[in-house]
Amino acid sequence: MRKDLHADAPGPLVNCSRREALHRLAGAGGAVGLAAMLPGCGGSDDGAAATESPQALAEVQAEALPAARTLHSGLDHAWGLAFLPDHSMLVTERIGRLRHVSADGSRISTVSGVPVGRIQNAGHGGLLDVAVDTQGSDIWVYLSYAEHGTGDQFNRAGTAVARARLVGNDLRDFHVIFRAYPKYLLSISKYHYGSRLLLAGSGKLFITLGEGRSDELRGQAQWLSSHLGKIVRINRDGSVPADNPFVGHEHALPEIWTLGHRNPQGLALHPATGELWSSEHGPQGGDELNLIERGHNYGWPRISHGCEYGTPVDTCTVVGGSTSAPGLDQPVTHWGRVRIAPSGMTFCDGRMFPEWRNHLVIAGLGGKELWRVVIEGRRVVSRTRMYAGLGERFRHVQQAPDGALLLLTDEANGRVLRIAR
Ligand SMILES: [Ca+2]
Repeated sequence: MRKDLHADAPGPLVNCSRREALHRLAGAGGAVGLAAMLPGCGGSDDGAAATESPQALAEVQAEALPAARTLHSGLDHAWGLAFLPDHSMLVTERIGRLRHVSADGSRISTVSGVPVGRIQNAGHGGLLDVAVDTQGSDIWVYLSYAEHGTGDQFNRAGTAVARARLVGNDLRDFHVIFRAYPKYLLSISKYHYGSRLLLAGSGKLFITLGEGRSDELRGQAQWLSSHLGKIVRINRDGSVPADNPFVGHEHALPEIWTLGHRNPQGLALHPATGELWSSEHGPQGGDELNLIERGHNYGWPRISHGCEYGTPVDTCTVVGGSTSAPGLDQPVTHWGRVRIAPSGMTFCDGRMFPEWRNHLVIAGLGGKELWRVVIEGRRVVSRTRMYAGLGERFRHVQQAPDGALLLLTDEANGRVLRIAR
């Protein structure tokens, strides 16, 4: 029962002969390391975005990949990961546990002080992302989670973000710094809490927020009076930066940075340009990678590159009826009718993998693969599938302090994998 609810983009996978052919090609090599880039397939408007070179994206690549080894196993649907100053890590489990894993993975303990009773653990809900901010001798931990309402809101839930000081293995001074408005009825939806956290060097905290997924809710992605379907930007203490784009606008929530998102779960800063990039789940197909710019509207649900659940992906009309409209940003790349269900992501800075310097890697849930995306300016010039042979849903990927990549699998017996050479 619960298994179905884990799918961030439920619905049948695209039946695409080219995709199958490339899978067979990868399988014929017998190695995880064979990778193939898959352009969109099956529909008339499912190829690369206009800014891309279809020729470059159509290349099939094969390469020997660094080994992916288990650093720690036995995690229950791990969702977020952040490093502490000693290079050990905090890992969230959706059931409401915050785990402390040693740098070599040999030791694990549970951090106390997480308000498990306030966490709505069903559907996509639960304890979600974690970020760490060191201020002098203080270590501040930021947590996002789906929060139960109280009082007359008891039958609702919504994304909340709290912070606390980490002292030993305890959280102290825990307090909520952001609550997405409105909380929505659990009878309508338990999905699309978004929830990726990114603490920028400026001290500003970015939070991705989903739009609730149901037909009744998703239109709010276009409302400035709702946090649903937004990326928001706040200060460390939860206050609103004066230079946010909608500060002072009548009826606008001042935390909003960008709007028109469906369910963004990946967020990363480009190490060279400082640009903010985000991955976003489409419905059936239409998974997106967006360059996030202050005040921009990314279109959902007025435009999209994906289909309604239950409609034929090869012949459907896209959600919103069109893939573009004036004033609405196009994704820098999208995956057409192929479902990858992108979640966490990170840029490689090249310290361990020089050949991947400034490449973006994205964890794929539905596709059970890691994608490596090469970006030049505002263009994506190649996308490569990696590690599909492991057959596990990948929730998140982060670069470790030594440059290795750490990968979280979204499984009942989930793992932290370390990709290193
Ligand atoms: Ca979009």
